[in-house]
Amino acid sequence: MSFENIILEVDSPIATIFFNRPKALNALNNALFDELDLALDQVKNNTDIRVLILTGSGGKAFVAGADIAELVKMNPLEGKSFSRKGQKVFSKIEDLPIPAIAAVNGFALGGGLEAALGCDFIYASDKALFGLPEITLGLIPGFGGTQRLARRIGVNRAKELIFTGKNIKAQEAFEYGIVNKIIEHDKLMEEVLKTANLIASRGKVALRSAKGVIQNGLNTDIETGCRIENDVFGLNMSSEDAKEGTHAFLEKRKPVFKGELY
Ligand code: CO8
Repeated sequence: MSFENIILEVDSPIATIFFNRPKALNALNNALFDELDLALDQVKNNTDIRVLILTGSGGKAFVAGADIAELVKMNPLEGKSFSRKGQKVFSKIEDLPIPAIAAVNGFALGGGLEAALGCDFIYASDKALFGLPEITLGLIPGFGGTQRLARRIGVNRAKELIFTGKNIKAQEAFEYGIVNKIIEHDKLMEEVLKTANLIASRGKVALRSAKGVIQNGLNTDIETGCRIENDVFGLNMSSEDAKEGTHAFLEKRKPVFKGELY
């Protein structure tokens, strides 16, 4: 299926999804969420894909938020359902069995920051701008931002950003722990691809295990999290990749991971 509001490029082992409404700075509308939902299913079902990158078309924005022109026409129930749709789609990114990297190439405001927070980590262009400005519109974040930002950077800073609605530049977002790395604007995708390819070269089974354990463990207390780690550690050891990786080390050769899933 071809999409209108996003672009899905697959160059295995990497897939890239571009938010593609550049005239509206890639603002998120209902149609875009429907397409993104389908694209994520395609990514999930293609076992050749090992890393997903999300970025924005047009060079100016990652995503400038929910589409305010569409939002303004919604009644409260429609707004609630739109919020839930966005939450579910961003949770789907978080729940993918492969890592997802946000390549933030410009504005990541409101729903844009919430989309990036659904990814496992964020690399940003030095021109990127981050914020949850919903409060300036008389709204609150509704695509998981109140929850994910606090979990990612701590409740104090999350509250400050959400209550003030102020936008912060890439450097401050890096200091806050929102962004892992800041990259010169024109080199962003090159650097993101380097990291994506490095990740893709690792054992797929172990990647899936690690992501699942971190994600599921974070939603619980530390003891339960350790138990989840313990179970998955055992299961992961039954994979061909685990045998290959450990034997390759002892035989002083590079491992060849087949990536078969258990
Ligand atoms: N929605 C719709 N259109 C947008 C949006 C948006 N979020 N952002 C920009 N656009 C459009 C502009 O209207 C403009 O369109 P046109 O050319 O037709 O006038 C075009 O994109 C270019 O924008 P600007 O001319 O404003 O470009 P600037 O470079 O001057 O400014 C900014 C860029 C600073 C990003 C500015 O556009 C802006 O402030 N945008 C809005 C940012 C914002 O407030 N985002 C949060 C939105 S609310 C949200 O995300 C809620 C999420 C949870 C919802 C839960 C469901 C109910």
